[in-house]
Amino acid sequence: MIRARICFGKVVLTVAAVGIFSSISPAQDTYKPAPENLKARQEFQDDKFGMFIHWGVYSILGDGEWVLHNRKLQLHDYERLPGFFDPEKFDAKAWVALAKAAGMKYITITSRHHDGFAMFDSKLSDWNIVARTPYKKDPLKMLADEAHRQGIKLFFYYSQLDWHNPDYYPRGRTAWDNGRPDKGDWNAYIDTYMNGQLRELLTNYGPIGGIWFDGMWDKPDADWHLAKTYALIHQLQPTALIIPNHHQAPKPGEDVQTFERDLPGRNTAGFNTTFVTDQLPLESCNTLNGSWGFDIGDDKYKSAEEIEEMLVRAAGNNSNLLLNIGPLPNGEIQEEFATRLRVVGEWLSKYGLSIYGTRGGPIAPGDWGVTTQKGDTVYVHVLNWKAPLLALPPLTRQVASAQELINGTKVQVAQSEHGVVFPVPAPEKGQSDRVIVLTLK
Ligand code: H79
Repeated sequence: MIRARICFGKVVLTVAAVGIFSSISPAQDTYKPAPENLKARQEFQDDKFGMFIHWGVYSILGDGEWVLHNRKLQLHDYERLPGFFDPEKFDAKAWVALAKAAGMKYITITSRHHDGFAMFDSKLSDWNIVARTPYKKDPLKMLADEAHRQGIKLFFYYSQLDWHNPDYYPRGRTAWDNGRPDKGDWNAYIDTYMNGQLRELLTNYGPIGGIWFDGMWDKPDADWHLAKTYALIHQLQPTALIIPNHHQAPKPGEDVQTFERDLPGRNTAGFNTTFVTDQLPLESCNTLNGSWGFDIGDDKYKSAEEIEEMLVRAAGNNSNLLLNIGPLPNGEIQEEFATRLRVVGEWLSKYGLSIYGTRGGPIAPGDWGVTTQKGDTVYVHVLNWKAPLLALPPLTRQVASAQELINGTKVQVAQSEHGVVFPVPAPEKGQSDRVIVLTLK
């Protein structure tokens, strides 16, 4: 492929190696985010904490969102599920209010998961909540209206992987035992079906925070027509951020790099890239218990304190945290989730200034804790440190003053070319984060 690029006023022709770059089209290669997109990225980073929601007809079975694949269900059997889906307790107002009470600034909800079932009113097929369920309503519309009313951003998760549409063919790495047909039109799937649904999502729901893509890892070598899809989104809503969960380094046209069940650069999950861009906002997603979609056997709820630590570590790694809950099939959010989220929200009402609007701080994160920074203020979050004194590596700037965030108590800082040393208060019960506020000269 021959690409032209403008370089300091000269046109330089480069012959790109055939291979990893061959799927990048010239249009995407020259993607220049609009000014309002760049502003949306800054706001996204300022927001720091979002609510991830996995909710679909799979929720009925209480066995996670991969139940079709995991249990090798036949599609014609799975197709019975919408007939039982009637979430009479769904309350958009309560969901948005809970996210706000938790201190979350945005919500990312599954518009459709890998089962391809649209949880919104789609005209592209009747495999959707309005056409197939006794509920007959569009919960995403209600949620979007409520989010706009309560001033919280709404993002749509969209699975590019589709286990239901026959045009998702050839198949990828998943769902081989479900009676899916052995032929289909891939280009029609992408250009007509998927892009048609994305157009609906970006047209019928008011201003949207962005699209969170998942499932591309199912067919890593396929041509996903990304340039076309990304251009469509940016053209319809320039402020909508494209957040792809493909587990690879960012590609042109993408606005955020996201990491699944890991902090940026770690790969404890086994499928994440360790490459971390310094060009885009970062986001780390994780689950409140162990599951994404409702799993009736999953009692591994993280404590409020563990969630706070996840959020602090994300912020110290210059990343957002997108924390998942899987609501019940009747539309309720179970108390085990709600109580913990409210505690986190109370904590954030005290500690939020060391999180919101900050970026990763000047000192590398470590097991001991992390730093965040906003302007001349550095927040030292001491998370795991038993000794009375903490020594950190040198700062390039002088510390003018230091105090404990929670009560303003002055902290004596000794600074030399060897580092910064200061006493840390003993942790409060049930509370690991001790925040020392350094004001720099
Ligand atoms: O929506 C949630 C999950 O359902 C979805 N992403 C989150 C946000 C998800 N699906 N799979 N995973 C997460 C884990 C990925 C596993 C993979 Fe693989 C390992 C993808 C590629 C290698 C499973 C095993 C699929 C192919 C082989």
